[in-house]
Amino acid sequence: GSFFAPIQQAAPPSPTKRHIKISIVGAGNVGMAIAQTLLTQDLADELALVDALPDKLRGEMLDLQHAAAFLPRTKIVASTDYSVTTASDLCIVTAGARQISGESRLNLLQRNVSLFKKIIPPLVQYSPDAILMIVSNPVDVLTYIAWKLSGFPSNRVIGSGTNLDSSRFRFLIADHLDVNAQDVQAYIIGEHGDSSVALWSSISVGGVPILSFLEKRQIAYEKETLVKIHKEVINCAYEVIQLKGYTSWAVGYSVANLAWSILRDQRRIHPVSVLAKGFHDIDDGEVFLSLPAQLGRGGVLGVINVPISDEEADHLRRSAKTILEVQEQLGV
Ligand code: 6V0
Repeated sequence: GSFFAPIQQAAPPSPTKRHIKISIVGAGNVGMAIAQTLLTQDLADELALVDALPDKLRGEMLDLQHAAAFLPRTKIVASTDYSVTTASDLCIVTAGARQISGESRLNLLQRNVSLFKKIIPPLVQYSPDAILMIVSNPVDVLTYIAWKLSGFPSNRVIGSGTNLDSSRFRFLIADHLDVNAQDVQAYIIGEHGDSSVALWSSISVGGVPILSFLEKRQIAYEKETLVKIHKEVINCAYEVIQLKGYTSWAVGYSVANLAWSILRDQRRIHPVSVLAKGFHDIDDGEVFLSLPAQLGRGGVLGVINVPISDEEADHLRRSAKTILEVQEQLGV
């Protein structure tokens, strides 16, 4: 017998209520930080975890399930078998090989490409209508690989890209000016990591464009401060890794925020890795780079053609060229 006595005229479940399912491949530091943030958001009805290590995976699943009394209801499932991801709306990939000491970046990348060949086809098979969100590094190249392996239209393959770099940038500017980071608008675009591009002219605080404001007051040194802040954005990932071994909380929040914009059709603008061909005269080949993109239920709804300086455009094209060379070396 069931615990509840049935109610005679219970209304059938509404056929319009959509069951939202998110899958995460890679139950490591980053995957689990994303999972835990997602659970606090009341976004998904079901969360599926996949990893290659069955014990670690089951341990993580149970640990999350034990928090059910404090969270909005989400069914949590986990398996090394991809059938657990069936009918996902969003598949987030954080699985990655760890760098072996002395290993070249290209070799590491090659190992990650082999990994993606095992991960992407089954995800696509079980969730042919899903949106793919790639987090594993180097994220721009791996987003391209995932796009190629999936056969999906490019609007359904997104790399988390410089979304995290931009939130670090906003935090540091906010800290410097002693304001709330949510009131700081600032974008870092291009390649995630060392060669990202800060869009200086887009920085505004409470609607005030900062650079022109400073120029009018002839506060020149502040531009240097901002340039220093951008350098700090690049270095702070290394600093966190050096101090605690990996980064997790900020990337967890940043990816959960992307998931929200997509699945709740928020149409918000996020700097994420998208097929950049055709933008800012990037036309040598197919390459994914972060640009301010509007995200919604269909994935990437559009890319904003932000006015950028010649110098910034040059920088973007150089990143595109480097990434294309890597893709050629990989032979994909
Ligand atoms: P981690 O803790 O080593 O987790 C990786 C997980 O992947 C492990 O649990 C592995 O068992 C699992 N895994 C390995 N092979 C497979 C496979 N074939 N199938 C399924 N699972 C597999 O690494 P961590 O979580 O710290 O980082 C994951 C990735 O995220 C790395 O590539 C990082 O560089 C990248 N990051 C990306 C960021 C971004 O902003 N895009 C930010 C931080 C980290």
